Amino acid sequence: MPRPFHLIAHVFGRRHQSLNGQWHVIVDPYENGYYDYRYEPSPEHYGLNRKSQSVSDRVEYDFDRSPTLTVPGDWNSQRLELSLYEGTVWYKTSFQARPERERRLFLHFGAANYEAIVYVNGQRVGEHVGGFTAFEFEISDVLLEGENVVVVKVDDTRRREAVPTVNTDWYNFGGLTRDVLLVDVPRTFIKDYFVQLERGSIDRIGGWVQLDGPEAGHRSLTLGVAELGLTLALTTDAAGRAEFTSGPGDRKAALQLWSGQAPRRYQIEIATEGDRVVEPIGFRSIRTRGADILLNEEPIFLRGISIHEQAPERPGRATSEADARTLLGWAKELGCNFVRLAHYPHNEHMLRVAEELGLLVWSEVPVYWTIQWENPETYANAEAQVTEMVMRDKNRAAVILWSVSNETPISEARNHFLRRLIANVRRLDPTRLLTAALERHYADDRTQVVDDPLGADLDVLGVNQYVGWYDGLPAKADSLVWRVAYDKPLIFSELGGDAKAGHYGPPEQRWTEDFQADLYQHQLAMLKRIDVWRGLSPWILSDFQSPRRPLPVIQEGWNRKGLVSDHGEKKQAFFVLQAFYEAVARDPRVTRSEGD
Ligand code: GCB
Repeated sequence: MPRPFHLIAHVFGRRHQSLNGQWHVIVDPYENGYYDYRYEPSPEHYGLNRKSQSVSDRVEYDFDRSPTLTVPGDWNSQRLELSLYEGTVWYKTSFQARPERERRLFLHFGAANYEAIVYVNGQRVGEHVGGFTAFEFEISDVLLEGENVVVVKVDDTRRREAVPTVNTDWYNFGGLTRDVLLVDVPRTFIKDYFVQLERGSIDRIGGWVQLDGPEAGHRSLTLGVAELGLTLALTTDAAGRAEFTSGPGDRKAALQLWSGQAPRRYQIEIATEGDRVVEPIGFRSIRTRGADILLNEEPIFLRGISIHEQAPERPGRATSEADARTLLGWAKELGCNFVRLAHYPHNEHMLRVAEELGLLVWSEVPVYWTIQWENPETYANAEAQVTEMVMRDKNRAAVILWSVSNETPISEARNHFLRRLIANVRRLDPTRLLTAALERHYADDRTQVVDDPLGADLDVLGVNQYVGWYDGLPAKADSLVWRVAYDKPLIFSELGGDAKAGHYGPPEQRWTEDFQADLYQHQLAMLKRIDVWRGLSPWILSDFQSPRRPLPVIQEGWNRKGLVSDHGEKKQAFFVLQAFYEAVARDPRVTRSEGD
């Protein structure tokens, strides 16, 4: 299946019309849309909004008299009878247009979980696989004067060969879960660009601009940052691409680097005749030296938390900027300078708000547990998702880590698969660090070992461990020793335990806030004894829905490892971690035992 390699960068900064709102839907568990809408001759014409033309005409569906769902949003949390539905839903909306010869129109989807087939005016304009990445199709050629009908078939059936595969620990929220926009651009336009500090540099800005359209080749454009007194005049090659690099000599003002304490962003303006894009972009450097992570050449300890795209204080997917502000606001209150956005690329609002708030980001793809390592289609799917993740967020200074997988058992086939993914990411983005959430094993009762062969291919080791929850009781951490086979930074990408907010008891009583808080205390004491420990993102900021969690009274379908409940209550462990993060912010030496 052809994949769009270049997405339009910064869609929200273009001339656009939102198609968010109420869409009519037909729930279609038996895939009847493919059979009963069969008055048309070919599969190219299924997405039609047919109406009966006379009283004797038989049309067994009618979008406009069907119920509606809110877009963006998952269907599961909007209607009780759809709460566990997995399958196809047909969505329909319409918009008014006046096609202009000099303009082009793209239909952009922030995401559709999991497979989408898109029709405009009954023409199939494209399809997309993968539930968490943006995609778009040009619809200029099918546009009509007046009303235009958009029909999207969304299917969230879980499949063995998919990414992720059938089993996860999160809710399979189906639907058009992110913003839908009509993006209106000139015939030749600025499609995409990469503007970041060059790898290993704190003062050279480098990257490229990609134009698209009949006059994209050999065309002049400018890249400017007014606040820096910087203007670069560039010319594209025959393929519409211009590369650039620019040092301090090109600027009138000194560059202020983006950091957690000072998330400075500059308005970058790219212009060519007839088109102009402005986007706030920050500049920072990121690299490792031995076991240290250097942000702007200074060692940094990552005070993080893992976050799912679970709506704050309500069931369903988080969809809006307001949701992003609530979730990331909690992370700030916790004292974080870092968030792990698990287990898939989050919506664009999360990334932009993180950048504004000065939160560093780990972004990952749903290569989760055991997927079909030997299936070439599964690999192509994972590579497409990783590519779409990088291409959308490559200009976010906040993103420092791309993660290629979570808890994937070691095998030759898996190593080969993940090494190919890593090489692909390094090719797309040479500036950032690569990581993965790895597993660990016991050498003996008291010795945990991190020696996954993939560690050799990564810049930063992520490790998930549940000492005190799945692995013994919290006090087990007290006597554990960790052996790490690499002189690289190690981040504990997960640790934690469940607690029902408001449920109290002695510290040894599972599911209580007291147990969870005690577990965090034991964990933190253990981590301080590990030489290469440079950060953590415990599991997890807030309780999240998961069908794997049926325990009555306590779980009721929610994973309760959150530090914040599904009603926004902060559990005791929130304050344990907050106190630790405050101490680290004052003096990073408290991350070492001898600093106590
Ligand atoms: C893990 C997974 C995460 C789960 C978590 C748990 O190791 O990476 O997706 O939700 O454990 O709560 O069991």
